[in-house]
Amino acid sequence: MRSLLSILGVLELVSSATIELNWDIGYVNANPDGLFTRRVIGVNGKWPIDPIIGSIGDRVIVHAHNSLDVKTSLHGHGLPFKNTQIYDGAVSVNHCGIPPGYNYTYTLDLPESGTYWFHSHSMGQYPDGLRTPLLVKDETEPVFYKYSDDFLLTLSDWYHTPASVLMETMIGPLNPGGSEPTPESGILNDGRGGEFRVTPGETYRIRLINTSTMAVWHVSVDEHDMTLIEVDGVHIQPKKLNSIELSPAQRASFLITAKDTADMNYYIHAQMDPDYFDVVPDTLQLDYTASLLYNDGTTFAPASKHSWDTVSDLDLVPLHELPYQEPEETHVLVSDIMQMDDGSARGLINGVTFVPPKVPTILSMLTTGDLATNPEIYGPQSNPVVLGLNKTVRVVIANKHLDAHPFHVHGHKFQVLALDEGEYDPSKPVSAHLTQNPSRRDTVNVPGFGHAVIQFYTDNPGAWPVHCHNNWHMMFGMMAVFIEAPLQLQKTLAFPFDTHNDICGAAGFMMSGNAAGNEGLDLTGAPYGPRMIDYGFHAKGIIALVFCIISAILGTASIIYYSRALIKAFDAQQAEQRSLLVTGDSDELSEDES
Ligand SMILES: *[C@@H]1O[C@H](CO)[C@@H](O)[C@H](O)[C@H]1NC(C)=O
Ligand SMILES: *[C@@H]1O[C@H](CO)[C@@H](O)[C@H](O)[C@H]1NC(C)=O
Ligand SMILES: *[C@@H]1O[C@H](CO)[C@@H](O)[C@H](O)[C@H]1NC(C)=O
Ligand SMILES: [Cu+2]
Repeated sequence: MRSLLSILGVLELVSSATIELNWDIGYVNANPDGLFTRRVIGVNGKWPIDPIIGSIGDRVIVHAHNSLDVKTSLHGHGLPFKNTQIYDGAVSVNHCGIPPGYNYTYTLDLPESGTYWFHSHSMGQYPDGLRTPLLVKDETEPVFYKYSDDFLLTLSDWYHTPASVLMETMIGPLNPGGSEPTPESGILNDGRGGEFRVTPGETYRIRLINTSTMAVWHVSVDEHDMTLIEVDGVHIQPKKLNSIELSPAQRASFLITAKDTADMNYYIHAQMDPDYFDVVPDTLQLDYTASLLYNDGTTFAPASKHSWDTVSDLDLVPLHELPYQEPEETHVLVSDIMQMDDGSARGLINGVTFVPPKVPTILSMLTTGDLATNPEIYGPQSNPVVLGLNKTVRVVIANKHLDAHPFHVHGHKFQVLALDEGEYDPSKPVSAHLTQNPSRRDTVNVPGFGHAVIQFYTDNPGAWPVHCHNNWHMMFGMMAVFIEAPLQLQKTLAFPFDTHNDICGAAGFMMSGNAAGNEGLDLTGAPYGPRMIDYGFHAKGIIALVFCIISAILGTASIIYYSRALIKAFDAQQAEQRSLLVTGDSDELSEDES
């Protein structure tokens, strides 16, 4: 056995294996909630899809064949993809997608232990079932934490209608406020699963993964303490809780210790939080149970009443310490949802809704030479944020909408330095308790009308999406892209890579040039719109200001000045737009945010 744990930052790889999987991705029928049989996306004729389980240091190779009638692509959520950027799989950013009938082989390196998942990153296919847990085990962890078994519980909301159909309604003319569809039910382990056999006195690890499209879950266990030990693949100082909220913590592991006697069995309760739905129909069941089975011949203890604990991300202390650094670059992402000039509701970052460029962003980075550091070449709808190499980068996410947004960054686990309701005050210093070893994760739930301040170190050149993980919000454009160290990427990533050659053309992408597939700064033909409704207010000036902020490397004083000016300008503009929008019967803007 290794003497030191990788979770403490000391990695001694004893062996590494290659796990090879053949995935034929196709439609199958399933009825996981027992209410309705529908078409879902499965693998090798089966759904749910078998979890992928590897050990730290392993490499997983997935030979995928697309038997669907639409394009697909797969993303290993939370993995760093260092030097394997193109396998991140985000379509239009670092991938073209696999066209119907085509094959593509993904390489997933597993350098860090923890709880991850592998899911489609194409056109909202994960709500239709194309997703599975990806667990990276470390043989020293059961010894360190003294657990005798490792259980898995996935939590998901479930829709009876395909995501593509729901999406059309959502951005349709009858939904200017962008209300999200409410799911028909919830499922545990992609069905009515979750029976865990326990032995008196033993300790167990239970891994939770929120594979929901939008639901926030609360998990509690009758008459057992829960000790949180991992969030998003980051091991933390153990924290005792009554319940775990799985919205900011998209993945979490907790320990429970079984009682000394086997007189009773106990329920694990998983509840969807109704506050996050725009509409809660009477038919929607919010409470579900899994079980701790001590003894087949006995009954269940009556359900006890639980309070819903919430822990701020700021109070989760990583076991592997990474000290705080002063930022060398600061960028501001203002997120919102608004009705656009074509009548559709869209998610916005800095006033722009994401629309895929004609050339996947990583290919533009690789084929435009020195121009790759100029954000303009990535197109007017891509929300590019160019980052330098080896820099501590701070990103302020300012949420101007009442909905909370779980923001996820590809390619990095980030430190969380502020997370609160209300406006960000750039003159306020980072809290003292965060200047030593701030919490880290890969997804942060930014509260409605609130803000988050995150930081990471740019040691992973590539094109990394930063987007809201509410699938509906991501699909309607709440996404930006970090263009990390483009010139370094050109030096280290060989191009062209054969793997994309066969698929890109067939998938409808060009393979070189700027976002329009042209050379230089000629963006004729690049995707453009839908745009914010121009009421004559100085929208263009604000966009120019945004670009000026993201392209410049700013000193602290100007960061404070500019971020404040930017946020204020957005506020004024959006207040104006709202007042103009809320006329006559269109009260949706306020209704959808209950
Ligand atoms: C594509 O994958 C399928 C299914 O795994 C396999 O049978 C077929 O030979 C592959 N085709 C090519 C061209 O590699
Ligand atoms: C960036 O950091 C890496 C790893 O620490 C180092 O090898 C490299 O020389 C650095 N490059 C620059 C330009 O600072
Ligand atoms: C997890 O929870 C959040 C709620 O904050 C939800 O919006 C998100 O889409 C969920 N699922 C995933 C896979 O992120
Ligand atoms: Cu969102």
